Amino acid sequence: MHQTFDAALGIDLLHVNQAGADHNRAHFDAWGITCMNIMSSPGAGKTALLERTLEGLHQKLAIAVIEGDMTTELDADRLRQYGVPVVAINTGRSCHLDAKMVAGGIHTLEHQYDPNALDLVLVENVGNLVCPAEFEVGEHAKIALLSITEGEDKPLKYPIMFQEADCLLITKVDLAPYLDVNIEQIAANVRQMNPHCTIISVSAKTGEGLEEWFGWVRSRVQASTSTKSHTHA
Ligand SMILES: Nc1nc2c(ncn2[C@@H]2O[C@H](COP(=O)(O)OP(=O)(O)OP(=O)(O)O)[C@@H](O)[C@H]2O)c(=O)[nH]1
Ligand SMILES: [Mg+2]
Ligand SMILES: [Zn+2]
Ligand SMILES: [Zn+2]
Repeated sequence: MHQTFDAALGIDLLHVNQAGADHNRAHFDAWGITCMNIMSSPGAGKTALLERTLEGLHQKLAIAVIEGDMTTELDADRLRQYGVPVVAINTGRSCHLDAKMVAGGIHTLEHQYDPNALDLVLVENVGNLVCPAEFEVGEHAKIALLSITEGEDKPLKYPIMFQEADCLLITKVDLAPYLDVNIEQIAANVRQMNPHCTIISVSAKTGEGLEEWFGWVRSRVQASTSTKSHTHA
């Protein structure tokens, strides 16, 4: 992890980030939006999952995407084809999205679209298995992806992401016949870090597991909506 205390300025960067995350979550809550932060190492399949998720859920939920990438809009352009609002954020040299960057994306959403009409904002974080897990962006749920090509040991070697995740997607399971990988062991290693995490095996290529993932997303959106109406009652 990065140094998070700026000694020269006397600022705890994670503390400052937390205030920004609270600001973002207040926006989402006011608009009745559930926000999910999608994180993984580069290439684990975040954008492919989002493509399938937009296909599968955009009739049932009003979805927008905040797409974080260091330099390009390649992923944002892939997702714009689905006709949903997509706000691209380039992080420059930063290896993760922070709350301030996402605030910029939220304010763009607010000015260009009607946020009250949205149910769900999916944030695709920068591909990185460590830093995104440290910087909350105002999400209601953290989703981590781990592809089966990365190795069973990754939840043990990069624990923070897996400890923080509300849902872990084991991706690219269509490749299992070609690899020497034990998917049960991946799940067991995640459980060791985080006993309560929901774990779903998926393939964006064959569609395996996607209905279960869609069900999880819908239940989280419904849960935060009903909590909100309960609070207001
Ligand atoms: N076989 C197979 N390939 C997949 C699957 N999901 C993604 N891929 C491939 O994996 C590569 C990376 O997928 P992306 O969706 O771009 O991954 P990403 O996590 O968004 O990557 P970054 O945004 O660069 O971190 C692409 O070549 C995809 O076609 C899957 O379920 N099965
Ligand atoms: Mg991507
Ligand atoms: Zn604001
Ligand atoms: Zn970093």
